[in-house]
Amino acid sequence: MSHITKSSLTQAQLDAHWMAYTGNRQFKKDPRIITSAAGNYYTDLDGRQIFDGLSGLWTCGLGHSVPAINEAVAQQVKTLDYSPAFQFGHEKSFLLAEQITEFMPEGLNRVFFTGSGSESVDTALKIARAYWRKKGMGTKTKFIGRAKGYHGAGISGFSVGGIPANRTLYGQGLESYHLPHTQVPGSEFTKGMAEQGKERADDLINLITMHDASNIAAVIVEPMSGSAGVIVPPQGYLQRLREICDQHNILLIFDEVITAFGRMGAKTGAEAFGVTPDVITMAKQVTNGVIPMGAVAFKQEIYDTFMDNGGPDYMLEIPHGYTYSAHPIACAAGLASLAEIKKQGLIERVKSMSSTWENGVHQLKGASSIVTDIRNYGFAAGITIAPVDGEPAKRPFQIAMSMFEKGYYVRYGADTIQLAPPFTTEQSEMDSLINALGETIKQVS
Ligand code: PXG
Ligand code: PLP
Repeated sequence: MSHITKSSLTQAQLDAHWMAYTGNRQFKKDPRIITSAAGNYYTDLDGRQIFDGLSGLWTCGLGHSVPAINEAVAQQVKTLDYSPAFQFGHEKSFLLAEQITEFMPEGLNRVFFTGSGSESVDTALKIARAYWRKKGMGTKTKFIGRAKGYHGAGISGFSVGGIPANRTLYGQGLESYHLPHTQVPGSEFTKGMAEQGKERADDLINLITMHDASNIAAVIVEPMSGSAGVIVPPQGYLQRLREICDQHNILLIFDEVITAFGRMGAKTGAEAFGVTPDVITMAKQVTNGVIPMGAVAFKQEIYDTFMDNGGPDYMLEIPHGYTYSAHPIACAAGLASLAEIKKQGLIERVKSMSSTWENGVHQLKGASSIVTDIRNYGFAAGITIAPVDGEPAKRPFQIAMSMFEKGYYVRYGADTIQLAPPFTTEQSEMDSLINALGETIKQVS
């Protein structure tokens, strides 16, 4: 099928790397090798330009090879390549923590650094349990996630996550229960937030009745589910979750690994949807994907609970952290990325162009009857494709491969095509992406 130049990699070299979330057998028969990236495009072995329709893995909103980030990383490698994360510090981590709090809702002003989104989720969940224990409520240990949620690949993340395929192989996880997702029948092809579906938050009351709030540490949801194919919260839904958590003394965690730093046309999903959680997890866009890094922002009272109950001041307040927490090179990349987002006015740009994006992606409804739903918010969209031969993942795979041949990288998960172009995308690039996708959907119909 491929016209793509074969790489010089041997079969043994291809086999040595067990690739992440990849169909290894198919890939190694017909490898799709990227050789470089700049701006909104990758280059492959043939020298073809490929538009980055998912900003990497929702990581590179600024596009690729951003001079200011490259320069900051290069300088940092030469100056301080690593410094121990435990008991010593370097100045950039404090500067970056303060920068991050500028993007967070008011009150979430204490930042813990991690190496990825999965580690951020682990951190948020561990600290939620420890927080209740410090307050004398050590029975509050269970977690509530949501169907279709994605919270990373760790044991804690798959436990609270709700994408069935990510769970079935792995046996028992943490004790977690799940709210229903919010893709309500009748709201297909809604632009932005649906009017129906808010009542699905009330299922939290049923879970609390079943398990008792005295046993529940936290509710964790993505304000907008990314991996499940861009599931936008219904109007009033997150507000209702917030109310119920407040009434029952349960922490509310927003997993903003995808939604923080501009994707929603706002600083965070919390800002976009007008609800402030107690904890926000983030990663990806914080360094524009250039160096792995994650972080968790906590409301001050959580931090203070540990400081005020920490014993003598030479003792650790919390035995938790990673070798790469606040890695100096990641901090340098983070400072440069956040400065560029502000300097280029990219959050405002996404906000002002999101209706153009919305109208564009919803035109795909007319491409074919196999398009059964389209959802969007900010610079993100999910397009559901009807299954063929009882294989929901087959057509999305065919569409993504055909798009790659045409010079567009798009991602697919289960029955859905995901789009999340860079914040720097021009309208002409949006148009050509959407046209190519419409044509491709017709071809596989
Ligand atoms: N939480 C959320 C909400 C995420 O989207 C993670 C946690 C885990 O982050 P790390 O850095 O550990 O991968 C994520 C990651 C997709 C896709 O297809 C999404 C993610 C990763 C890979 C693919 O949408 N999100
Ligand atoms: N496993 C071993 C044997 C280790 O020594 C460490 C860290 O020192 C880890 C795992 C955790 O690694 P990280 O801190 O990079 O998450």
